[in-house]
Amino acid sequence: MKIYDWPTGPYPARVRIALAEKNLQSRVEFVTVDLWKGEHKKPAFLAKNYSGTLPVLELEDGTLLAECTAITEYLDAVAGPPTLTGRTPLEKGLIHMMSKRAELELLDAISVYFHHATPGLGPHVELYQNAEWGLRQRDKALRGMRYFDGVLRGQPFIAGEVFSMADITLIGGLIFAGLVDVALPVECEALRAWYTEMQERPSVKNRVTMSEKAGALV
Ligand code: GTS
Repeated sequence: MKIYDWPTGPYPARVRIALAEKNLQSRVEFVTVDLWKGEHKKPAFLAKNYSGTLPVLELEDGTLLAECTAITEYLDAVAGPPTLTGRTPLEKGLIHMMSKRAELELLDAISVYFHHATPGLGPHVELYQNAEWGLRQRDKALRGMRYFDGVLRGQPFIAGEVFSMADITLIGGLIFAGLVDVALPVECEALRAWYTEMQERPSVKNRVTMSEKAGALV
């Protein structure tokens, strides 16, 4: 399998964490696509992912899978435990709901803030920016942090009692928030404690160096 990604990227982190949780790192070759040079918007990459985003998983037969959720679903199904996307119908439903919520209310909102209200990836990539929209999305992400803080006051993980794809999505959101200096509100003590614990997980801690160990094509 090949993963097209950017080693420090927050969305790529989601797939890197899933790979490590499933112990699949050694089966993957990483190919770096340079976001800062806008390689992800050039025809060669757009042919792999119409949306022009990372990461993308390419299977041995050439099949291409984009979107972190879809890639995580695939990885979860091809390897044994731990299960990241739910074992029972109810677990699956809750995990999907909370993972989507972590995207909508935090990760994607922070991404919009980055691309619209900061220089983003630079003028050759950011062809249209709307700072007001970006700032609104930053505020949405801050509200999302407060929401997830409330969730974690009542349970150990985002979708309940076990670590799942929903936690990985929220970790991606907080990685992105850290990169663009959007701080967790001080009162979000449960979210802060959970994130401190998550950062100690080997899958999260070693995600950036994973490609060096697995062998990267640059
Ligand atoms: N919905 C997509 C997914 O879940 O895979 C979003 C992917 C995404 O936005 N990826 C970022 C990207 O390609 C990668 S990173 O910023 O996290 O490194 N951004 C570039 C751009 O121009 O939007």
